[in-house]
Amino acid sequence: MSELFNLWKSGLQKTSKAAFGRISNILGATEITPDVWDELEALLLQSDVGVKAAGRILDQLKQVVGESGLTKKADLDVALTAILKSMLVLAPPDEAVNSKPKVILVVGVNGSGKTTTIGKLGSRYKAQGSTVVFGAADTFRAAASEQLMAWGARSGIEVIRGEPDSDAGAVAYNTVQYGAQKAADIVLVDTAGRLHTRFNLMEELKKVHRVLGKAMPGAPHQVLLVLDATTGQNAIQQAKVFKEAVSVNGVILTKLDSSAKGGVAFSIAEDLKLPILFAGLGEKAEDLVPFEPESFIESLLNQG
Ligand SMILES: Nc1nc2c(ncn2[C@@H]2O[C@H](COP(=O)(O)OP(=O)(O)O)[C@@H](O)[C@H]2O)c(=O)[nH]1
Ligand SMILES: [Mg+2]
Repeated sequence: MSELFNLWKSGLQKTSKAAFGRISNILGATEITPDVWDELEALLLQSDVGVKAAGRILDQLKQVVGESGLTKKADLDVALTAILKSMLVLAPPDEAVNSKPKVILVVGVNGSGKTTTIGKLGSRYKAQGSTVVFGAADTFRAAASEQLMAWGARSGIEVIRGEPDSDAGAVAYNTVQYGAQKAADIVLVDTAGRLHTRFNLMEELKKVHRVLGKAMPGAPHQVLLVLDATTGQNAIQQAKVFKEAVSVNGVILTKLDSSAKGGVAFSIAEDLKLPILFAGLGEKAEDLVPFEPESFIESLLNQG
């Protein structure tokens, strides 16, 4: 097994143990009775797949079983794997933007893993040979810019920041200007996840979004929403609020390694219609990996 697949497998252990790994056992019964369907639905809901996605998975599997009369466990496993995979394969956001720098705005609630994810993404892009600049536009917490500075120092990435409590828009603007001046390839802008009210937070995000466009026409080229997998279905509720405020292009699903609710990935596809671009499988830089539906699903299903 490859090192990367091992990372997926150990990262998804909790979600698999909580539910998915048991699906195979219940499908192993000689006959699929109504009880089996109920049990399957319960297992899916237990790992936060969400009502809508769970319903779709069951409907599709019932259809396959009805049409082809599948009863063998191995065949059912294959059918289920195909259904799950088809649900997670969503078109990635348009990457045709040939902008230099490419400006990426990162949003999400406090503690979801934004700053950490930016640090990891920066180190990944840097390793690929890109020049990266970080913008510490979470001016709400002093510790946030220090945390980003630490990631920057580790990978040799410059960080633009402002005084504590200074204007987030100004920091965002300066970061893009600096990135353009340095002919950087990628600018990653961190944001606050908590202000005094949700209304204020969303207004600030809209402003940062607007200001980025003023600093550089077309920016931000991507808005990434960071969601914490341990919060399960709550993450979906948060995501809807962010989606309303700014045009989110894709999701980064963090902390899969500490979550038993990784099934939320299906809800992100079904309820939010957003592609998952990266997965957080641990705290180290190399634990952020491009999301692979195949590895994700195999890791979920194939461990007892
Ligand atoms: N286990 C694990 N921890 C993570 C992951 N991503 C972030 N974290 C941790 O989550 C906590 C909050 O992250 P932070 O980046 O400060 O969140 P922010 O408030 O959204 O910027 C930190 O302790 C991170 O180390 C992940 O994929 N796996
Ligand atoms: Mg932060």
